[in-house]
Amino acid sequence: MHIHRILANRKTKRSSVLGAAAALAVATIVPLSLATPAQALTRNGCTVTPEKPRFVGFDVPTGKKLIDYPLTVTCPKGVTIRIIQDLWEDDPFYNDHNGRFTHDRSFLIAGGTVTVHNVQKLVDTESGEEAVFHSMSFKVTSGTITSGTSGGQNSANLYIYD
Ligand SMILES: [Ca+2]
Ligand SMILES: [Ca+2]
Repeated sequence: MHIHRILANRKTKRSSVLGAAAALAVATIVPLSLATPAQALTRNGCTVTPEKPRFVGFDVPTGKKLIDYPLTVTCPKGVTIRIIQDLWEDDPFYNDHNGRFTHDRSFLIAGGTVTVHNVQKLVDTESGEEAVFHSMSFKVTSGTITSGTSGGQNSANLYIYD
């Protein structure tokens, strides 16, 4: 819906600016800093990116579309991370909340990057296309110390008809 796009534009203003910068840079050289996704959030040594949701197929036997809400997680060796993930549909005043999930990952053996996948059936919240996104916050534990919870971070919207 039109109003959804207005809101989405507001929400992704920063990435649009980066996009324009990237377009300008194509003719010359791509700055290294653009390699970091606009939605990445780094706190307490870990970086988590709520990636734009992706259509990954159809549920059997309901035929509903399946959407993956991926999180890319990078942490150093010796920590564990707890990520709280919320699934949303972008609405003008109150977004539809389509679920909350907790993901625990351990980097006690080795640091590195993992992708957390969360595939869910697309929820029909209205007539017209659905504007789905997810948000996340996380905390990091090292030994007996657990950090406070990071601020929230949204993914980009995926526009898709249910
Ligand atoms: Ca809705
Ligand atoms: Ca719909």
